[in-house]
Amino acid sequence: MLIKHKHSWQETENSVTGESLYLNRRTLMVGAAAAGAAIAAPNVFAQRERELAELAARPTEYKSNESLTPENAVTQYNNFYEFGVSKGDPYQNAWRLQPKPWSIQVDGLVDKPGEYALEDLIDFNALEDRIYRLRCVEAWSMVVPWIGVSLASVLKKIEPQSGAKYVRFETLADPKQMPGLRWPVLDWPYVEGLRIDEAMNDLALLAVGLYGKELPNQNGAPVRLVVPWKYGFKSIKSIVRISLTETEPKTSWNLSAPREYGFYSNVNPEVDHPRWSQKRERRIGEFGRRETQKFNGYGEMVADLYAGMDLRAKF
Ligand SMILES: Nc1nc2c(c(=O)[nH]1)N[C@H]1C(S)=C(S)[C@@H](COP(=O)(O)O)O[C@H]1N2
Ligand SMILES: [Mo]
Repeated sequence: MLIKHKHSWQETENSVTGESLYLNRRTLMVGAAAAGAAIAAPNVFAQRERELAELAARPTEYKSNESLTPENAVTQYNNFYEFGVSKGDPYQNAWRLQPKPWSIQVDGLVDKPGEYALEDLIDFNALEDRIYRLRCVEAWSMVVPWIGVSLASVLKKIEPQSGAKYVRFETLADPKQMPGLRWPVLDWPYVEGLRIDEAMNDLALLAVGLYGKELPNQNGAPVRLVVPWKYGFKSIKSIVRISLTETEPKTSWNLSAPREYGFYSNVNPEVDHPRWSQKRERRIGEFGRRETQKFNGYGEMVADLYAGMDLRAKF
């Protein structure tokens, strides 16, 4: 796991804001998983807590000099419509979700299709810690310490064919586990997609944990996407299917309100939502507002993906 470039938002010192928060909370921020430790998926987080002191001393690749959003806000203020549309609903209702065991159907233009156990798709011995800003289209944002693997590492495993141009993701849609499915607020299952070069960008993360712990159900257990340069709704939760396609996949929010939500949905203060401005955001836990940054501040790593594209037309 090598890092080729250092960016302004990646800091290697242990002095970054948030370090003490981590230690206070007995959670960690580490580079890779404990080197050489042969840990199965269910034990990896307990293992991490035990090795707190050692792990906390290691530099991580994706840090932020911004304060972390308090853990209780990250786990209690959520959008996960399968459990209800209010921000507190997922925390209340997501105990019904059964994330273990979990399998993911892989199909479409891949050389290695099939039904994969989660542990066969995600290498739990190679987890990375990354602190990402997540900017919701509703003009609030958070800074979250995620644990996961790059989406690219999983795509390599399933071997996309040369004709594959897009990746499509699908969330579980089980009414027995997800009470929100009884309301037709979206056309279930929740679906999302990325262009393949976006999906291969190292920033795109498949997260299995946050704040040093396994992913809570309300945050998309056992595995969810985090695409920090795009509005939060692209970061699809509780993924049960990954398909490689030749054509641009339909996405839930675009289907529901095509004038308001495009396929790309890159964070862009210059392109307002038809019903509100995207120029500023409220960082959860803070007073006042801050300026929204283009690509949520990750332009250095992703702007090239959109060279020559009219981001007003391709919103
Ligand atoms: N399946 C599914 N994934 C989803 C959503 C959802 O309703 N269903 N909400 C999205 C939205 S709008 C946001 S802002 C993020 C919120 O992630 P968080 O609750 O972990 O902060 O999840 C995204 N992923
Ligand atoms: Mo969102």
